[in-house]
Amino acid sequence: MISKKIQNAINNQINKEIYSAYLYLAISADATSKGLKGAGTWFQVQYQEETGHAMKFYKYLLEQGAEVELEAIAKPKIGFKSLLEMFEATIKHERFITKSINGLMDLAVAEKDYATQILLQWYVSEQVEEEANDNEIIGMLKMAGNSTGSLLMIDKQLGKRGTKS
Ligand code: OFO
Repeated sequence: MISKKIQNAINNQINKEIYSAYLYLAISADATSKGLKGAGTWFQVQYQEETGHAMKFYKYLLEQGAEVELEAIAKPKIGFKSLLEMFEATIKHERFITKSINGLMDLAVAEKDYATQILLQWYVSEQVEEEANDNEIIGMLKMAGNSTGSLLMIDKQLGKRGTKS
C-alpha cells in the first residue's frame, strides 16, 4: 500500500523514464544517419535500459495495488553537430533524472514509505553508474578532439555495448 502522493510521483517518474527512452532512441537514429553506427547501437541499448527503468516502476505500482497513469510523452530535441554534443546532452539529462530520483527518495523518506525507499535505492545506484559511464565517454571524446581516426575508434568501441543482464 502506497500513498496517493507516492503513486503520483512514481507515475511522473515513469513519464520521465519513457521520455529518456524516447530521447535516446532519437539520438540513436541521429547518430546512425550521420554514419556513427557504434553510437547508434550504444544509444539503442540505452533506449532499452530506460524502457526497463520505466517498467520496473510500472510493475511496482501494480504490485502495490496502485494505479498506473500514463501521460503524453514530449518530443525529444535532437540535431547534434558532434558525438560530444550527443553525450553532453545525455549527461545533462541524466543529472536531471538523478535530481528527480533524489526528490522521490526525499518524498519516500518523508512519508516513511520503506518499500519505496528500497526500490529507489536501485535507481540511486543506477544513476551513479550512468553518470560515470557518460563522464568516461565525454572524457575520451574531449581527448580525441577533431581527430577523425580517434573518433572512429571511439565509435567502434561504443558499438560493442551490450545489454545488462
Ligand atoms: Fe538514464 O536512467 Fe533512467 O532515466
